[in-house]
Amino acid sequence: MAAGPGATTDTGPGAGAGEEERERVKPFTPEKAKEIIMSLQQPAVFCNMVFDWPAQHWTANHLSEVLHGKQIRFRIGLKSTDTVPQFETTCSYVEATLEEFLTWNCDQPSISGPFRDYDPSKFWAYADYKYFVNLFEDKTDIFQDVMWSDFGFPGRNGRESTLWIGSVGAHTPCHLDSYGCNLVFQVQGRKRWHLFSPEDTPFLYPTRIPYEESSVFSKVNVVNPDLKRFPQFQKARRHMVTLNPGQVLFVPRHWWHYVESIDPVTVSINSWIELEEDHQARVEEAITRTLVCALKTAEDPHNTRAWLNPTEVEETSHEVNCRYLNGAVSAFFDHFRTSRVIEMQALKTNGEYVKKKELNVHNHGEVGQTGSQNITRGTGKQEAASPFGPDLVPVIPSPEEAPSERGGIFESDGKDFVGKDGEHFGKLHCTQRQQRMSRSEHAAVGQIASCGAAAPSQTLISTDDLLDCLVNPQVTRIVAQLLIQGRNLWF
Ligand SMILES: O=C(O)CCC(=O)C(=O)O
Repeated sequence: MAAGPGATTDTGPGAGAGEEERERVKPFTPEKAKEIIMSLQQPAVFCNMVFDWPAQHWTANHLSEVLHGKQIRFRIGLKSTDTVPQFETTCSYVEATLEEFLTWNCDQPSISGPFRDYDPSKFWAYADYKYFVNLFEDKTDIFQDVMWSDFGFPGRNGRESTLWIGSVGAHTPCHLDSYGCNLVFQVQGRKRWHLFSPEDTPFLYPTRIPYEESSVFSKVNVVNPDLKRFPQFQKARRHMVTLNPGQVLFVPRHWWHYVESIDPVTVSINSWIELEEDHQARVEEAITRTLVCALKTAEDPHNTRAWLNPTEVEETSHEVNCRYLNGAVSAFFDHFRTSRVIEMQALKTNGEYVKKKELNVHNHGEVGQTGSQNITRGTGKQEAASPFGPDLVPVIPSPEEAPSERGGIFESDGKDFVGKDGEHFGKLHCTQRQQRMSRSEHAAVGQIASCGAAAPSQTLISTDDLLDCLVNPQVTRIVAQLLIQGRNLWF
């Protein structure tokens, strides 16, 4: 076999691949792919990296055989497009098998079965965000069909992955993930991704209602925006890419995304990769949970469903939330005490952030790109520089977007947002969804949290400590400005 970068020396599940596939060479070694993932700060599409993954054969038809008779929850939404995002709280839900989904989704749908109330010409269905571990339970061998080790993450497979199966029009409203970065393998059909940089956060009108751990939603329906209500959205720069089967999209940390299925059946698999920054994000998430639950249950103790995303089982008590917060803070200190990456300290100065970005920009300027024939970007003909050759295609801003003045909601002088140590408080409302806390992480934090509860003297953060920070004059000033800014929209 021709040895070269990333040559596949298959001994694992890919060993069943044909002669031709065994001869094919991957464009990046796992080490190189990981290096790219850990340094790249813009979305990009990896090509020719998964041709030997058994999971490339996971069509919805194939999966319906594997998951024979398994009841799966489908989210149902309307195909018509309103200016209001279709949040999960406003969708309907149906329990059905994949077989029933495929029968409903075919050319001559039956009028019986669990989908009978939903005309497929008007509605879409989405088995979204399904953890393999829940879906395949006793069929754990299947985890090996997904081989994130090719991207430099040894041992990572289906166990750390989620599956998404949808009909045309199925979509996920625009949000950012608080944790990690994301690798998304498109298996069947095509999905169109609308991406926005973290810098555009103020233009996306972030909201934590509906509340879900690790997701910050945008109030804007980015495919049909209400510009009267959300005028700043015009300043956001859309990066659009159509992901084809066999490609893997890299979504960097905190990039906003709206994702829509544009083929009759789509299947994709993703894995959120943990990052150093998640330690602080976990503390931020715990603060958010405490605040949202406290205020929403005070407002109306009986009306949880309206504000709580269906992915959250129930609202958590103040006691539990404080335990989460203490668990996250302890884990943060434990990690940074024991790790050597002290320079990754949580409260990075804005200066450091800019430096990292500049470095990245220089990288991109170095080499011209040839692009991969199979990438369909939003509007066609743009070619951007990529240091990585034809098999890594950067997702660049869509040219139809008006050039934006780069200013935030508060464009005056920005002084109000700089804390005493040079921290940029403007980032306070900018830094939240991605990888939801994995089950094992939940367990770890929960464990630390429950230790704290057993020994109150070890509790790091009391309710008063939290309140002191939340009602710090610098914070309340920002809150006041945000509230006033929000009201202005209506005058
Ligand atoms: O594919 C989708 O609909 C959404 C995927 C997503 O939000 C993610 O992978 O973070």
